[in-house]
Amino acid sequence: MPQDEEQLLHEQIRGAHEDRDRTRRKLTKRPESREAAAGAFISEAGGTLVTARVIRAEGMFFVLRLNDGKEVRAKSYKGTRSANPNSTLVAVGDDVRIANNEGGLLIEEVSLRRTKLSRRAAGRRSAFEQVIVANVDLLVIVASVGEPKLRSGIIDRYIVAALEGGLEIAIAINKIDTASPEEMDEALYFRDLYREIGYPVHLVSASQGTGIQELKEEIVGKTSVFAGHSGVGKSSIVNAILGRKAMQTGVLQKKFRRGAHTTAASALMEVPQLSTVENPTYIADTPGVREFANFELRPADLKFAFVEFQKFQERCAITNCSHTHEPGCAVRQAVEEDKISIGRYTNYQKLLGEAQREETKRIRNQ
Ligand SMILES: Nc1nc2c(ncn2[C@@H]2O[C@H](COP(=O)(O)OP(=O)(O)O)[C@@H](O)[C@H]2O)c(=O)[nH]1
Ligand SMILES: [Mg+2]
Ligand SMILES: [Zn+2]
Repeated sequence: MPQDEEQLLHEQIRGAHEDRDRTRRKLTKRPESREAAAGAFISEAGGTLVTARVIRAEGMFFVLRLNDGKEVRAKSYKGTRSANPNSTLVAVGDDVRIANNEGGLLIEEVSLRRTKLSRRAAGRRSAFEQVIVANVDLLVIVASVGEPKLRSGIIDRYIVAALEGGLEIAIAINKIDTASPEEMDEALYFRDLYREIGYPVHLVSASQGTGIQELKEEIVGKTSVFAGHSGVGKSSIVNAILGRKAMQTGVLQKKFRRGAHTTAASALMEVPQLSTVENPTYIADTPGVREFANFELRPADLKFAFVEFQKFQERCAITNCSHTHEPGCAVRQAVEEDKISIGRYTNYQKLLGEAQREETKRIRNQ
């Protein structure tokens, strides 16, 4: 790619990111303070409604943080109203309103989620949105060299999920302390590939502390969630950032795996060293997943998640080109000329096939 063209692409991508960030920040900064100004509300049951944020689940309860920083426990119930239909009722990160009842605190309302990381819940007849965590700013996609092996398939799945859910994206490639020269080459290849597309990439070693400072700079003042294949070192990175063993690491955590709950975010944790009163930093770990199925992939939307296709697709012969079989496809041409990574294109094809099958199912179920 000629230098000036490459420059332009980078600027376009950065511009798009910045626009999105700005709107999101405007929309979202500190919903608590917005609501605090409106004061407390009276619930239908007669109790006073207070706003709070869900920071973790504990058995049947949710632990919530009130505006003043105090933590309380509350339950959802039959009467809990949600602004998020056909989705997880209460997720970590949700903004809720609670009221006092004889039995304790009840969650009366769940606010519209400004962002979310969700997946398709397995084992239901129709696709159901399982929200892993709500109202976070940044998804840090964690991969590792060595064990488990670095694969771009799951990275691209998470990129699509982040773009769908309105999250910023960063990538961390962990365990570089164990990398063989070949694995290091591979890590550098992926670092350059994703950087060129427009995502920050950090090479880290949770066990040696390499790259942790860079990651801290990435997450400061935001709420971030760490996701990726089981065993890549998410919990180890979270511990390294917090400077304490907040999360269980290694094989032991497998004991706690349980059915549908396995992908819910564990907890929102404040990072005190990176927080001020005005600008707190929160992080959430996610427990191990072997598979990550995207929720509601739309075939027509998918190509926009592969942002590097964009500058080529206007030259496709067909307006609504899916970049698979159409004659005169400029995206496929670019793949052949090595201007688009074959790996990314293969992941696109795979996700598109999945999206098309999902859509067929949806239409059949209507
Ligand atoms: N060599 C090496 N091992 C690591 C590193 N980070 C994590 N591990 C190990 O990888 C295994 C899985 O880590 P864990 O944090 O539990 O992964 P998670 O499933 O993604 O949360 C554990 O045995 C960790 O000790 C690292 O940077 N280098
Ligand atoms: Mg873990
Ligand atoms: Zn095309």
